[in-house]
Amino acid sequence: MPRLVIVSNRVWAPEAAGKESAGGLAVALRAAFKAYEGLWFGWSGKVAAHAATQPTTVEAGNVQYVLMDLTALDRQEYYYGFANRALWPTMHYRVGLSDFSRTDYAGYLRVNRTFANALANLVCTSDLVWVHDYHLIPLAAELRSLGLNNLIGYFHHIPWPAPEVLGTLPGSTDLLRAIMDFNLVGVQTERDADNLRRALLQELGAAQTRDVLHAGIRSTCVKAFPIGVDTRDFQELAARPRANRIIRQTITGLGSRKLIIGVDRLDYSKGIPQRMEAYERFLIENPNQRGHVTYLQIAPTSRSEVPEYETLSRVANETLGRINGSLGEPGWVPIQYVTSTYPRSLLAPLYRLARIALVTPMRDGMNLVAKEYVAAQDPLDPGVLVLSKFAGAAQQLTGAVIINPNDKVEVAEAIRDALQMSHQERVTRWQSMIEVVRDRDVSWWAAAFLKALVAQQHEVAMPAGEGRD
Ligand code: ADQ
Repeated sequence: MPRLVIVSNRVWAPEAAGKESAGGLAVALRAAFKAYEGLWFGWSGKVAAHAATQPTTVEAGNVQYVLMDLTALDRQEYYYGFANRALWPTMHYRVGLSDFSRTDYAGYLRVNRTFANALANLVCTSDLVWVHDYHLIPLAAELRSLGLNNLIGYFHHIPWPAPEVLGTLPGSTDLLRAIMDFNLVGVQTERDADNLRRALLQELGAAQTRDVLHAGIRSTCVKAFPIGVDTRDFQELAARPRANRIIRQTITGLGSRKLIIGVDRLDYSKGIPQRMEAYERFLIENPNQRGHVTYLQIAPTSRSEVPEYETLSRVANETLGRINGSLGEPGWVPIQYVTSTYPRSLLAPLYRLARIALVTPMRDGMNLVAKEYVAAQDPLDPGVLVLSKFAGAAQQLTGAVIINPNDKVEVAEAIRDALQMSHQERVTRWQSMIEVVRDRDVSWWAAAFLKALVAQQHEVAMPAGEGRD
């Protein structure tokens, strides 16, 4: 069995896990280590005065956590700058928000090179290397230039946009060239795979044989591997007998009111202010429902140093204040809004208690909250998932009420219909969704990707000793 080397922007070493709730990605990557021994390499999350060339290492169980610090300049240019102010908006079709700067792009390339230099010393010839997400697209190219011939896979967690959209970003052709240095590229949906393959064909003049793209001496396989959640864990956490009572006490004045829930990082891709406005519209159109529902929006702050996120936070607070001020009544607040991070043991019963989950991103690679919500439902009395057609999850969860988040009237009507939905219809819809969520859970995802990566040994093996051209 080869060793597994995972590389991601952030590493969730065990010592940090107690301090911050492990999000979906941390859980997913830990699932990969269930079957492999290995090493997890990436940014510690810390900023140091000087550029680190040597990482620090923490051993725990069968995994070695290898952590690099960044300088303040690295974090600004690589992380906040190119990754989150240029790549993230472009990949989410928000070209107008994308702010490209050559300095940031140079910082992005520099940090990838620094990571590759540190990592190359730690990788053995037979290791499988699995790189995660848009922060690290150039990493395989950097590793190849240092002479590494290992199988290197990449999983892209966010949407891969249409070639016309990606093409608006300066440097995007270089990123496509860098993609060719991975043996396997995994994306969330067939739509993403199709977009990436078209870009490689059009921009690099690649040739295609089934899923494999060839450009010069390099070949890469592009395939969809929809990420899943730890379904069994969510089911068990949600069904704990005391959980429901604790949650009812947690939410102010919930009583017999029906709970509508939204759980998202505070990110403009998640459509939080638009969702609040759709809920406002629902309350205006259905005055008899006022006082009978409570919408709880959990939205932990993220990337607050990026100006667009500051603006979003302000807009969300203004929208919230306006709606609660104009529609609230003594003893009833239409929207409860919290920005804390919650442990999964609390999130799971919250999902179960909610009659409706509003998962209405403007664009999302997959959206794990949609799957967590399905996993947490009571099979005898499940709630209704209202899901954006622009979330990758909509490709699989066809039993959801699928909406276009740009249409507030449609979302308002979906909320009304979900509240009125018959027990029979709720059960039928949920049964179709839980089947997918159970069969395609996070362990399936990790195993499927790694199996396909190993299979590339035979498909697209690079000639021994061949570096990057
Ligand atoms: P995210 O954009 O972070 O992920 P999502 O898939 O919904 O979005 O995952 C968020 C995770 O954070 C979920 O596991 C959720 O439970 C957790 N979370 C959210 N709010 C929380 C809170 N207040 N407290 C505790 N936990 C909270 C990116 C892509 C997605 C893709 C994932 C995984 O943008 O499209 O689905 O990676 O590939």
